[in-house]
Amino acid sequence: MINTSSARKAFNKLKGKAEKAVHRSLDQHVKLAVTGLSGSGKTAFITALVKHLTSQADDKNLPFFDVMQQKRHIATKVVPQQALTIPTFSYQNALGALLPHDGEPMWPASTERINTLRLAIKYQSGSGLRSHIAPQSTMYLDIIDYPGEWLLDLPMLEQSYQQWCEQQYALLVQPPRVDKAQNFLSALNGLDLNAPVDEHALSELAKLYQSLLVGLKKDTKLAMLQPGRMLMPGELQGAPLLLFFPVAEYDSEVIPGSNLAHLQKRFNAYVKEVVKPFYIQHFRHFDRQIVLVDVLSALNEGPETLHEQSAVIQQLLAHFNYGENSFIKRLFKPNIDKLLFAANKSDHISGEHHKDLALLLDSLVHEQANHLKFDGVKIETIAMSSIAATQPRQVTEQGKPLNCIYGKPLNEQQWLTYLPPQPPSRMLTKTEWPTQGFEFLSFAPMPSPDKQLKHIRLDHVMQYLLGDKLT
Ligand SMILES: Nc1nc2c(ncn2[C@@H]2O[C@H](COP(=O)(O)OP(=O)(O)OP(=O)(O)O)[C@@H](O)[C@H]2O)c(=O)[nH]1
Ligand SMILES: [Mg+2]
Repeated sequence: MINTSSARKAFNKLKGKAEKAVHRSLDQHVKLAVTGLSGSGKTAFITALVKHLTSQADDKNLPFFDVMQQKRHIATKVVPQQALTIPTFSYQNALGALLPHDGEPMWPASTERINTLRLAIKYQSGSGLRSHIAPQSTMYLDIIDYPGEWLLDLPMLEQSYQQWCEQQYALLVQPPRVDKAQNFLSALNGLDLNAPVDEHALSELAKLYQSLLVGLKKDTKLAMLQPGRMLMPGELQGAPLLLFFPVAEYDSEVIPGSNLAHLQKRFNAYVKEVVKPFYIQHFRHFDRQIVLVDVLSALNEGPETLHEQSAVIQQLLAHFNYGENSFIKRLFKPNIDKLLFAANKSDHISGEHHKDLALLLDSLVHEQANHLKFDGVKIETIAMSSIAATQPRQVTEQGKPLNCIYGKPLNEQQWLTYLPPQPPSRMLTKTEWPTQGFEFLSFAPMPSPDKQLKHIRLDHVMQYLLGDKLT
């Protein structure tokens, strides 16, 4: 006789197993590339993303993120990462700085080492095949954070020492670098490249070059500053591998054992042992990409910085894999099929000018974006703010309404209602540039008694980058 209850049990067990298997196969893995030069807001973006998904995940906070709007998001949590040799992104530290228990809120510190984080986003499947076979699904989202300076080295992958010198030395002898480079350039003049190696002289020159790079970063925010580890050495602090610098153009033979031979050796070792492994381990196999750009700070610095930022970003993009991410292709090689250019910190200007900011960024990346679009990559440009540090305020002056912003300027004590300048909506020529230049203020994060972060269009960003994966 058939025991119906044990048959039912067995059937249920089987059904459970089958559901689990379907679940597993429908789980999604997405690796998001958060790209941006130092200070563009990568760490703040990741912190805001995690905070909104783990504890502000609703349709009020994220109305343009479909999974929230349709109330299909179940819960998101940080789960153990896969890469066991990389430190974990210290979300609690970053959040603790922005939302302290007591004291003034502060921005998270600049990143000194690579770190990573994995989120598991559990959601109710919407319409379509997925909802029939697996009503609940999980998407695993992997993100890495790293010092923006390290990104600057990627173009070195394709250069020889000689080519690198040609490019970098040419930059050093022109404005805006030449004035600040005098100490280094005159010391370099005294170095005989063909003489037998003088370790002491090379390391003194490398120190001068390093302080030149640090000064240029601080005073001009220029973007093409290489090698990046001289600015943020991480675990390479003091390593001889870092003791190299560009020299004037040369086309002579490199004499073995000479100063020049030594510089060339160190450059090659740097590219092979530092840049390449970083690129291979962390900068491949992305699915989606956001490129954060601090357009307003670049405008503050002037046309050279803005031009250089645009050139560096376009050059960097050459090092990611793009292409349509079809299921079949994915089995072999994931590719970035959606890319978002984000003009970050748009809370530093009034809402009516966000469009200008997005258009300006669009004009800065247009050329490379065009190539990628041709290859089937979807691209958008947006003005956003991961963490809004100001509030909009309307002020009436002589009967005219003015769209101001209210906040506490960085490193100041007084709160301010301020009318920010309007950014240009395209790249200006040198003659079009305003004589006094631009001056956009930076702001400290807002105190938040309810421990909530505010954003501008972070929900649009999430929808664009992740929305279609959460259907
Ligand atoms: N108003 C505003 N300021 C921001 C925002 N994100 C970043 N900032 C400002 O930009 C600075 C740099 O932000 P980070 O997130 O540390 O930038 P990063 O890209 O991680 O920089 P590195 O770690 O040096 O590569 C912060 O200290 C803030 O002053 C934002 O969403 N709004
Ligand atoms: Mg950072």
